[in-house]
Amino acid sequence: MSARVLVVDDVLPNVKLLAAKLTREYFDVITAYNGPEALELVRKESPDIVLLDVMMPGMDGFEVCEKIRSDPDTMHIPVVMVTALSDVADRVRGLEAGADDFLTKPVNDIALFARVRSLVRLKMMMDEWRMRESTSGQFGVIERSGTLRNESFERARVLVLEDSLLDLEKITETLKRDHDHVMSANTCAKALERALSDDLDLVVISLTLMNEDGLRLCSQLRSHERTRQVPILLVVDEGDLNRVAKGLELGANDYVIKPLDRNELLARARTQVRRKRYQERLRANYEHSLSMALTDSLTGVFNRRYVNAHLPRLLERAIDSHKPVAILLFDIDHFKVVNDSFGHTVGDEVLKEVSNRASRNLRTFDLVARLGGEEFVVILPDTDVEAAMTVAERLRNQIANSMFKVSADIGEVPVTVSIGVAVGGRLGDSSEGLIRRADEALYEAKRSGRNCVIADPRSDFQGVTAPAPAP
Ligand code: GH3
Ligand code: MG
Repeated sequence: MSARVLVVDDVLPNVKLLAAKLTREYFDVITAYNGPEALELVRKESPDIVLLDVMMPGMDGFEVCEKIRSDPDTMHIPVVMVTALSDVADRVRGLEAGADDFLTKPVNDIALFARVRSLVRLKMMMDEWRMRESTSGQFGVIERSGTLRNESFERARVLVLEDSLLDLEKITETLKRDHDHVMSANTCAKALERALSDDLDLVVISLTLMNEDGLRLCSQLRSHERTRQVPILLVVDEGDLNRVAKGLELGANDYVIKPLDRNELLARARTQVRRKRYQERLRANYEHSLSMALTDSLTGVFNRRYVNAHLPRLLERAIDSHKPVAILLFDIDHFKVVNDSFGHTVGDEVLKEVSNRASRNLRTFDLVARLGGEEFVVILPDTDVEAAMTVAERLRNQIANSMFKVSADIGEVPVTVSIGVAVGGRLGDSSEGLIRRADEALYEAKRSGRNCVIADPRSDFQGVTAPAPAP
């Protein structure tokens, strides 16, 4: 699917020119000639990016940008200001006022495609995260991540590759206004070594090195896992735009032209640092929301949702490989008495300690989950009924043999569990069936006086692939 670009300008030839360039690069282009029209299209057509003229009669570009930003439905759409203003201070103000980036007229093709591609990539990644988030059942974590513009751009760790002392000094002095750690290197090899041993937020690469090609570092950074995501800002001579195009193809994110304008260098560095931090935050939030969705918040062990997703896959593998998988379903005995006598808080303490004791002494690929209330399951891949009974008996002892410390006056309470064991892996076994069999065995254990282990009678299975007998 090609990205949809909204071009906004009050001058018809400007719109036509930009639209033609973008269409040639296979973007899907829509156009607007004033602020209100642009806002309507933004809401109706949800473009992937907006290229916005600043000077327009009536509502100017700054106002349009602010309105896009203040609407929760459109605030995540990237905006690039296209400005004829020759004063760099005003361009930078455009950035600070809400745009994600800026371009100057007349718009250079390489600059245009570089900015558009990089912002569209970011937006598509965010859309993907939003979608995953909604499938994992967690809503709003990405929304709560705030926006790109709220992200801090200061105190970054920046590495500069430049072998001209004069230029190096200018670049580092400028970047030090915003950033604490501005390091430098004068060869690709040294720069790469540094990048691989540091957590960099930005690498500035000069393409005017005396004896080397900075593009080499560009491609090396992209080929290493550790540096694949670090933003790259190229520094080039005006006449060298072909190598910029090559650099962008290799994965550089943006460029500035010599002689350097300090404010522009700062602004472009800020944009890149912000973008990197924002992406990291999105990823961290997503991973956090995913782990929240799959673990029990009280005890930290896996939850029922995880078991429902994981056990069928384990069982499938067990059937294919002719190896049994065992589950221990266990439930705290007379847990209601703990709650009734000492309160819910003490009950919770007992639940946590039961999870701790169950998690101890397991193999790395075994897992514990809380199915709900005071019912837990331990899943033991590649384990037959004899081994499972041994593990279950050990678990029962670990819980029954030493008192549980609690915050109630009494100081400690005795706790026991009853355990039902079931083993699956026969053709036709299902995870629901396996859990049901363990549940029946658990019921038997309760009936037999509690604090004991009972195996489901159909679990005498050593890896034979016969269909399970009808229940
Ligand atoms: P049995 O030996 O037959 O299993 O008896 P029991 O008392 O353990 O079982 P019952 O089902 O009668 O009571 C379970 C209790 O567990 C009732 C409920 O309030 C309590 N419970 C469920 N979830 C939680 C929780 O998250 N925290 C606390 N503190 N108690 C919980
Ligand atoms: Mg119970």
